[in-house]
Amino acid sequence: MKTTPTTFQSAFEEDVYKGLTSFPKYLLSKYIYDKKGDKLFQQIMEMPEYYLTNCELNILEHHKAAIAEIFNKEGGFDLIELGAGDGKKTKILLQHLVAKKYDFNYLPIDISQHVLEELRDSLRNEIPEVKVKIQQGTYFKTLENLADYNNRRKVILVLGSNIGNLLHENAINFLRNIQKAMNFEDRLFMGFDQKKDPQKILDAYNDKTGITEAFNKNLLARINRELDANFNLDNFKHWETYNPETGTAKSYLVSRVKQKVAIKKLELEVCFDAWESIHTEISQKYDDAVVAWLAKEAGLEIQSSFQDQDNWFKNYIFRK
Ligand code: AVI
Repeated sequence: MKTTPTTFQSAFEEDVYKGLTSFPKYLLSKYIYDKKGDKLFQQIMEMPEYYLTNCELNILEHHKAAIAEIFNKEGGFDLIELGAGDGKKTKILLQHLVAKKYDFNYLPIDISQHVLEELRDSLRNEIPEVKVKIQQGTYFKTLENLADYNNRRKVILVLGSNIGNLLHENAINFLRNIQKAMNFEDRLFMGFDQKKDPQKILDAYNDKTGITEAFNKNLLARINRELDANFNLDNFKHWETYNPETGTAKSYLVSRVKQKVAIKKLELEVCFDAWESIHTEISQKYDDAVVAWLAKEAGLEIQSSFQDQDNWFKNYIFRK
């Protein structure tokens, strides 16, 4: 049995230990995203039930001219994207900015050099006019470094509704860290999935094909792979809830049976009662009042917003 946290070899080990020895049990959703988890998330974004991607694509397609006009400023601007991924959505904006001959640089930030290089290469082929400067590193460190990079306006882009995977307190810290790197001229453009018919939300996080189930269970699979554990994935049920009062969707893995799981690398045996749960992820849904409150707490204000025709998803522009 581990006794002190100093014996852990990584944050992953320590967080898994903490989560599975707590009551109720939990695991942090950020650990879903290893190579396998990234692939599964790509598949989720292609699912018809996962409306978020298409909604945001529609917003960008329909409102790109108005959005670009707000971004643009005399002297040009730097478009800095946090977590650019394959850039599918961003390319809609980039195409338009290039067509309008706006003066801008595109600076995608990502932890993965590989992802950035693929994005740069695809842009060279598809929109060679874009001046791309890839920035490998963690979001805030890299943003900090860019804070005094030049005197141009910074437009910070955060697509998807990634902020929804954070509790409000952490979401405020996330926004505050961005705010600290902003000047008064700078702007933040960010996606927030909206409150809607609860069934629509449940379906998006509980698809019939089982992709989201595999995504959620990748936490256990990863513990098996990296920490030499013996979770039997079939012994757990993927379970999704949505509370329309708080706007919080929550994912769980529920133990179908009374069981013991050994995690060798942690020298830990985890006991589960039948139907005991592990909380794995939150996906917060928002309305204008909550977004305005988060922004205010972080020292930001909403300048404008763009939504799809059903008002399922919204992109907000914030200023300091
Ligand atoms: C990355 N993030 C915004 C996704 C979401 O909608 O919360 C992760 C996800 N979880 C299950 N499906 C997708």
